[in-house]
Amino acid sequence: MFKKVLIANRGEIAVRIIRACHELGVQAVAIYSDVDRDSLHVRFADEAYAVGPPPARESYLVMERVVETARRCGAEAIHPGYGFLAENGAFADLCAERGIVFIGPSGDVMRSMGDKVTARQTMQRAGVRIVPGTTERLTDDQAEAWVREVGPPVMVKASAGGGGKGMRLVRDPKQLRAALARARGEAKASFGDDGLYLEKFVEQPRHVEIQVLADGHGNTVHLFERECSIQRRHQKVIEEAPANRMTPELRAKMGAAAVAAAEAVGYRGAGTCEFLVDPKGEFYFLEMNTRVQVEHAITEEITGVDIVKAMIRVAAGEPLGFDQDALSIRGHAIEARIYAEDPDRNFAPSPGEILVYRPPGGMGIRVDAGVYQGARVTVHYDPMVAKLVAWGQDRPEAIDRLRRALAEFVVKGIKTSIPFHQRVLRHPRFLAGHYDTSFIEAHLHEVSVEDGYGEERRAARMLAAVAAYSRDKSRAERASSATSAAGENPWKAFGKRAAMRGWLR
Ligand code: MV4
Repeated sequence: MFKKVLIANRGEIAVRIIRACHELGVQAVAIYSDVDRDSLHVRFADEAYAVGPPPARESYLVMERVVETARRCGAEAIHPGYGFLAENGAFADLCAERGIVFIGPSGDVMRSMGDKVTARQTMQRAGVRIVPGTTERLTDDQAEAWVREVGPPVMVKASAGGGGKGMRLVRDPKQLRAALARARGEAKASFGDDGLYLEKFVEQPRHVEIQVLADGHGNTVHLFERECSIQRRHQKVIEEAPANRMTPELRAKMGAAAVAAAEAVGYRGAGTCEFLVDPKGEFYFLEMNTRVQVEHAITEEITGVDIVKAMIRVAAGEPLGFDQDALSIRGHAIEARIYAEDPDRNFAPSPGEILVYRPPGGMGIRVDAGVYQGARVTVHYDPMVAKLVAWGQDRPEAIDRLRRALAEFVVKGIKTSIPFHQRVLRHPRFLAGHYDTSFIEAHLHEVSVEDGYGEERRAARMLAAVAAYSRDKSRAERASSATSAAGENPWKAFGKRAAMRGWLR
């Protein structure tokens, strides 16, 4: 096992990885930008080094500085988390060049999945069903010919894209040329690569993904599925495991497809195969994410497998230590991503100081947060401040727990998506598990006034809320005057080491 691992990330995922390191007896090294000096991940780490100014391009994304920080502090490995450098093949290559273990697959594997046309060819050869469409980059004329042949509707997608970037739906063939031109321009500008391919449009799809784990000893397993159809503008909002309307047969088939996909590219580490599932239950490979994902925690909850520790172990050369037969699903888990966004203002970012922070707890509740009371949320990074995960014996119990925990969760000073989650969690379609990727746009674009409570109970609830609000407000005022009187962050009181910070700059 490694003695020391550098975490090339921030926020909740950096904290999550540090926890895994500590359980493994590994020292954890944080890096931080100038606005993250007092961040939670820095407080949790054994050492921390400044890597530059707030914009990620000038700090967390500076490959040379990140890898040199690891080398100089004696870390044998780097965990990239998600986002930032996590799916950057050049960074994995650079780590290998400098004798640092990149905790994830090789640069070559990342590139083979990162290019969607290459990935589709590879999956087709491996016998994994892809969304019907082309497996070559197309000229506009070829695209036109293909649409004439198979008919609309089609999706125009960027080969270098993913996650919805550079994607266009074409229902009317007359609009194909314009869609191609737009998609090409967008792809060129975003990825420096204007390669496009086409897929048949899958109507009313659900987004179901399979978690895989592979070691360097020829063992690849899947950890079942997650349903991530509750998304807003390609940003996931709520995820659950297992998925709705799943059968043991479909689960086994999708699991086998994901394992075949991973084996086809010689995958090592944790990865996720995304599939579209149509209303008939047919599934199609979309793409593979070659990183740990935000929503990994719900899979951990239903399988008992610590995915982040497994990633570190297999990167250190250890075998997985369990096979597919040892894995089973226990209960149900649901995750609500808490964003620093104002759901009443079209989800506008809501930066600021967290004046009151009182996370929920109790049975079946897990909060993976990157913030604390007194922390500042800036506009520089992803607005997700915490993940709230509820586990239950079954789906209704997980929903009840999540609702109960959302009601307990107090965050003041910034707006959060908590009220939005509460609306999703009482929507009949959500409760029935009858939803696809159009759910939010189709059912939650307007603020609902009906909350299912009678007039009296509504009045009582309002009075209680007003009283709680005024108590919290005075608490917030006291908290903020206390911290500003001290002139610093409350965490400073704990006086954790600051010794080696900042020696690179
Ligand atoms: C599709 C599709 C329908 N048909 N491809 C969006 C993100 C990217 N990973 C793929 N996406 C889609 N690809 C075909 N051929 C519908 C979507 C899609 C979607 C997928 C997953 C989750 C949410 C979504 C929301 C809108 C569209």
